[in-house]
Amino acid sequence: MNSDIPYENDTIAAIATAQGDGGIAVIRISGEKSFTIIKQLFSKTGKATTIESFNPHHMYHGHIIDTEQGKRVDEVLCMLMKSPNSYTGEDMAEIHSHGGRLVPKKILDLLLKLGARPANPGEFTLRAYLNGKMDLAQAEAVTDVVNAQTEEGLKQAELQLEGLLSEKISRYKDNLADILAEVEAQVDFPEEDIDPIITNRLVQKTKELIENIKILINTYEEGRIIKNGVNTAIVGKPNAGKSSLLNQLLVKDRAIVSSIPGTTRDFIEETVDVRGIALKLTDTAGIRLTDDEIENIGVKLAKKKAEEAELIIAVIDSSTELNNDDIEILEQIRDKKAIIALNKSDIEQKIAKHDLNAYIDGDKIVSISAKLGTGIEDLKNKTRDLLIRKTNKSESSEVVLTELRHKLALEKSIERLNSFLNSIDSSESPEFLALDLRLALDALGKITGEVTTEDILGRIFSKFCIGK
Ligand SMILES: Nc1nc2c(ncn2[C@@H]2O[C@H](COP(=O)(O)OP(=O)(O)OP(=O)(O)O)[C@@H](O)[C@H]2O)c(=O)[nH]1
Ligand SMILES: [Mg+2]
Repeated sequence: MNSDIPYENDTIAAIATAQGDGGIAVIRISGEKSFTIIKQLFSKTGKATTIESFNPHHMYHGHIIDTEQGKRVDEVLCMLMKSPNSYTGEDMAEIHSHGGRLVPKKILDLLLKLGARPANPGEFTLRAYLNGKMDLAQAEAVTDVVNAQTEEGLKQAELQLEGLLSEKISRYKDNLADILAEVEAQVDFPEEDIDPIITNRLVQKTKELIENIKILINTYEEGRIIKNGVNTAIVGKPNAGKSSLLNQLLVKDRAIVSSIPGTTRDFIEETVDVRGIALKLTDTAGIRLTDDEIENIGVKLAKKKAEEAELIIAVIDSSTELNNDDIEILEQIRDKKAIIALNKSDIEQKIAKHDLNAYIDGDKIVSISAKLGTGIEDLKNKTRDLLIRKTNKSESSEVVLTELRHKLALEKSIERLNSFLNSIDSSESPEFLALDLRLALDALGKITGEVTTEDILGRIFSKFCIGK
């Protein structure tokens, strides 16, 4: 088993597929009693065979029977997986039933009646981790695969699930273990100073390791964006073309567009994949001074959304002169990550890009026509460049950091390594030096889960869905 975390040995069951309309549902069960429970409710079609003689990982056709009521519940396929060759590492079974709301629920209820317990969120994966089927970083990637919003997010989650991050961490751990071994070899000579040749080598190896860890830490900003997407507010004065731009990006008429300024009152939220990044767009009311009570509420909301957003797309109507409403918006985005969409490029221009130079870098201004759809590709490219500034990761197999928990653990290990370097400088004893190295090693072990606590596991697996 993988750690000291108490392991509940009971049998768990859950519907693994999304609830609702669907052709097929999968109900899974894991634990010691899985097969005895299945035996009581599954009746195989054709020649009578006991489930003891079923081949693992083979599908058997049959019916789920509610013996108490003497009724068939559904026609299903059933598969057994024998410990340790299953997802959780325990005896497991899957029932593939008809979908919908009722049938899978009835089958689950029967499993529970026969002695299974409803699984907690992520409990199948927790068991997989506790049984050494995967490490903690891989287990975390399972939910990232399920929740991925873009191809690129999915690619990163899959790399982590395959174990690429774990391999990287494991190389750091090996390097650290080498350094630790060399320090511990000195413990038998406490009275003597460590040979300067050895000291130099230790310092050099440690510095190299720190540099490598730093490179990985620096991928976090990008990884976070790829995994979680970016809250983006589309702001601008009334009639600038914000809702038209939202519709262009979504490639559908989602928001009402009209020539009457103040059309959008409430905000509209939609997510769109922009070059592998999930932009969570909010179309807002046009910002201006107004006496209209309802519009004013919209304007306040728009300002709040702009403040909260990580990225702003400011839409400016280039067919009208810059007015105070535009300038107020331009002033507000000065300190934010922002792109300017200079809209209505298809009609006569009153504003040129260079008129905006006082407010924003030229490379963050894009001429577009939200009406015709021109310049939208350029806008997408510039948005990606602003957020990531890297090559297309979906084509590379380089793993990036996507979890804050991992970043904090790496920073902790660097802290300990720096403290180790300081202690070498002040000629501390080998025992003392070894202490920092062990703590650095512990910090790395937290990422892959060799070192963990119930609290950490609780936090990680509670984010999972039930049945995973
Ligand atoms: N010629 C031209 N007209 C545009 C363009 N983009 C938007 N419009 C027109 O400008 C008007 C306002 O467009 P909307 O998208 O509703 O503008 P908005 O910024 O959402 O406006 P509010 O919701 O009122 O703040 C509509 O008549 C659009 O057809 C463009 O690129 N070129
Ligand atoms: Mg609008």
